[in-house]
Amino acid sequence: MSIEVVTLGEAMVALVASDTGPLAEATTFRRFVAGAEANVAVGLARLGHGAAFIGRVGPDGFGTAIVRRLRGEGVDVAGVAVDPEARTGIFVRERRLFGAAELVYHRSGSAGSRLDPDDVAAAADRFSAGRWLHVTGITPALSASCRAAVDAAIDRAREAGMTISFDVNLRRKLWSEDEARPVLRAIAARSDVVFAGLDEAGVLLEASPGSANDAARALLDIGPSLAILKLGEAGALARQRDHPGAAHEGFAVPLVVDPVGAGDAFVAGFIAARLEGHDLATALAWGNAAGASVAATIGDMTGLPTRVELEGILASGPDTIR
Ligand code: KDG
Repeated sequence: MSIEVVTLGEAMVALVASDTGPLAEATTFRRFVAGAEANVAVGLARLGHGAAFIGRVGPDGFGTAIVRRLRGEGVDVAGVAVDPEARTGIFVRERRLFGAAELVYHRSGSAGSRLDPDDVAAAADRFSAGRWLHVTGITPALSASCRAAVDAAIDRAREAGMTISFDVNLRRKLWSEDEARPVLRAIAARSDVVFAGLDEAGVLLEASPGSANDAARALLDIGPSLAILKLGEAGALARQRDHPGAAHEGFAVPLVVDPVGAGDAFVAGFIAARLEGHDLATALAWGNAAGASVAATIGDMTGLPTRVELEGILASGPDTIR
């Protein structure tokens, strides 16, 4: 499969509580492969699009599991290096059917956090082959070298004439809002497409975001030509400068068992639709369908839909998964 989308970041192992309830009571965990950008790459591959992932893993079984999973999904892993000096990052989380789930990172000093611009340079041919670069606000939070790697990737994508998308993905466990804001704004300013939740938009704008529509318009003032507000079960909204926007109300999931990863699935569905020349409303629908599918399954990648599954959700009606 030829490479259309390039992404970079930290792929990790997720240990997810088998039963719902507080982490303090969880005794059995299932191991999944996760990491926002890796989730997007797998989401695209399942929909039939060539995706390349750039990152580092440790010389341990978890690193091997990550590479096997990504390769097995059809993601190009030529840009994934094994760093002999560091371990693969891990995060552990509980599951709750109500309220926010507790998540604990074990990723400080991890192999993924040692990504640097040389890793991007080593994958230069991926950029010349690709059409789209996707980055998130998680990677620059990990280390100075990761931040520089994201900048280097954006430079290369610009040179190669790729579309650049940026998912704000604010992780308050990794940095404070004040630390994050200037870095995330600078990346948004260099991107064509920005994805944000309403709360994340408020942090970037350093103001109450108001309505989703107002927030999207204000994000456009930072620099991107397209701003997408991800509103969870309420769907999503797109605004672009000097052109009509679009909205899609979303699909009601009968039981949300694990919403983590749904935002990445949204991004994968959205990008896939745009690569295929679909309009904004269709891209939002694909994104919402993919997001709903992930929220209904345990694990960040498990529910990423194949094309047949996506079509099934889209055909099931505007507001439900049957
Ligand atoms: O969006 C899902 C991600 O948050 C998850 O897969 C882990 O990348 C991750 C992170 O840093 O939280």
